[in-house]
Amino acid sequence: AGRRPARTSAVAAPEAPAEPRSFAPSNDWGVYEAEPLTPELAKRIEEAGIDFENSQLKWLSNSGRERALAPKINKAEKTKNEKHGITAWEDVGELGRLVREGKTKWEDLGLDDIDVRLKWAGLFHRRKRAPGTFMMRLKVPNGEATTKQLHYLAEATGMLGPDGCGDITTRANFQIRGMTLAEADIIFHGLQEVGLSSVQSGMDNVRNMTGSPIAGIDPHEFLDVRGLNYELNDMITNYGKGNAALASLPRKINIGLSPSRDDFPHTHINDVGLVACQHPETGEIGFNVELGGYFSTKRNAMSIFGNTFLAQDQVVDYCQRTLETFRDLGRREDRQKTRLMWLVEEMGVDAYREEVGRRMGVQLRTGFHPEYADKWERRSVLGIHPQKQEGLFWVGANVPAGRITADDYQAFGDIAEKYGDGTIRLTVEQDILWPNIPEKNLESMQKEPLFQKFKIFPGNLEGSLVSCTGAQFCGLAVIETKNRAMHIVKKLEEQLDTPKPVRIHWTGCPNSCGQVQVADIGLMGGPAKLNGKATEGVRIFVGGTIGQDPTFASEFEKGIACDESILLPKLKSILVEKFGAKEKALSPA
Ligand code: SRM
Ligand code: SF4
Repeated sequence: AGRRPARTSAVAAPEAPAEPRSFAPSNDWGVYEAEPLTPELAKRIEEAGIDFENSQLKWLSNSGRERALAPKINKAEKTKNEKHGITAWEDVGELGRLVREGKTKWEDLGLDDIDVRLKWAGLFHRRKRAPGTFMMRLKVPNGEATTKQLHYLAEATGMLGPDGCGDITTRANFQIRGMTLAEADIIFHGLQEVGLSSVQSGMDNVRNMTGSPIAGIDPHEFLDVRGLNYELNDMITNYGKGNAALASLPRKINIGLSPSRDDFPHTHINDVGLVACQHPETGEIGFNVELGGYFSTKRNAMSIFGNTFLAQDQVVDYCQRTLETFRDLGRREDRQKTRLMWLVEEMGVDAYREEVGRRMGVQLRTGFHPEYADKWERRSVLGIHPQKQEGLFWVGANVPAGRITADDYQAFGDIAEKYGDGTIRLTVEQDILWPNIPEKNLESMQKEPLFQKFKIFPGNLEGSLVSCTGAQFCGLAVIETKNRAMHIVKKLEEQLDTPKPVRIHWTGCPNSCGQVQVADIGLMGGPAKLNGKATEGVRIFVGGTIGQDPTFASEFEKGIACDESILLPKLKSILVEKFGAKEKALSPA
């Protein structure tokens, strides 16, 4: 508690929660009273041999139960009907103790428990690449963290020895890698004590709340969205303790709040994108709703106009009711057709608005297309920039492919404390920035050794690099990404002069966690041949635009081997022909 920033908008800042953010192992997530079963459903559940008390069905409405009992429900629904993952955050505590006492080991756990249900506690078993170890994904609303939290992350990651490392993710979030069940509960509780949590960060839950890395300090924002993002995160996770009411969705869901014309959180690829704007008639600052943006192996959908305008004080209720609508009405059959877009398309945008409004008990206003006289260029937040607060600056630094160590976490926190206000921000480009740096501190801050590794003024290619996890840790990966991405970009920087930033995104498979469709140049893992033999390759996408009026990149070439002798010249020719890059003059021998 106590780290909620005040909102600059007319809406009062939310009250600090009555309960502290610290976690007490309990069944507090049971606060939600689900709808009583109808006799007909009770009979069907009994006939199906489902243990209602342990099943997700306990937590669904009757319409949700109908859908979760449909004849052709997908495998994940069957697993959730058998036993739901919402108890995982309690199970982790018990498991840790048993493992430490030598009474159980990860191999003793059922496949669904270890590989699926623990994701409700944010624990992702890396069965394929590092069996017995887990990645823990957190929730860092609006990508904002404090020195205390960063120092705890350093301690937790350090506890994991040489296998421990971390990521800044494409949802401005942290992940910790290399933990076993023997450490997971200790870290789980340690995080809760510093106001962080990993609950409901995987499987069919809401992902990290994204906003703006420069919220509250940006001279060009319509409003500061941090307060709303904290409130939303608290609503979604029940203050980090887990929320049974929203833990049985038909699929993952991404929500992003964009407070400026830059669209920092890429609302067009979020299931629910709230875009700040000024109402043309009333002059109030509120949000237009975008719905249904998502990527998957089968379909990549740009969000559609949700024809809804929200006042600021409607946002939390709207999101809660939209999640309940999704939970109750979303289909649970073909898992490739369960993201929010499918429900919105089935209902139609206007009926969807009416339904959410009905649940809120209001008539929601229709949306509008804001008209701007000028074209807005999405800003880079790296470098040193004056804030809206006079005499204060933010300093943004590039974190290559988002990979970090325990020492980096420690240094992030130290620098925030020494030169700034004890906070940092993360970006969806996997970078970091320090807000509220007084002008007098800028010179000495730049001399910190950390900035040799994480450049404040990176090159035009390295500074915009994004990469998903890839084959080093991800079992779905077709290729290695992060290490390769860093190596190739270094070569490109050495060999080319590029007149302006070019955003190169890598993603190890078509799930597109590295968001290749929004990139200038996107590289997606795929099959290729080299000298007649199968090898790691990429499909190349070119021409994505972000910010105002975004467009998806389209496929340019496929089957390109990742081997440096093939890929490097290919990328160089794209950079020269399409982005005005020039070969650097060879330095004299
Ligand atoms: Fe993702 C699954 C990593 C952002 C679409 N994603 C996975 C898994 C959990 C697969 C697995 O079990 O190994 C990956 C974990 C690898 C690991 O060890 O880190 C994984 N996704 C990531 C992260 C860490 C990539 C990164 O390096 O930054 C990002 C974590 C964000 C976070 O903090 O929550 C991440 N994933 C995304 C995004 C980007 C975004 O949100 O803007 C997308 C595309 C947008 C979207 O979801 O519509 C994305 N991830 C997927 C999908 C495809 C979803 C679908 O509807 O089919 C999967 C597969 C799935 O869910 O079945 C997936
Ligand atoms: Fe793994 Fe594929 Fe996502 Fe990369 S895009 S993290 S390889 S699921």
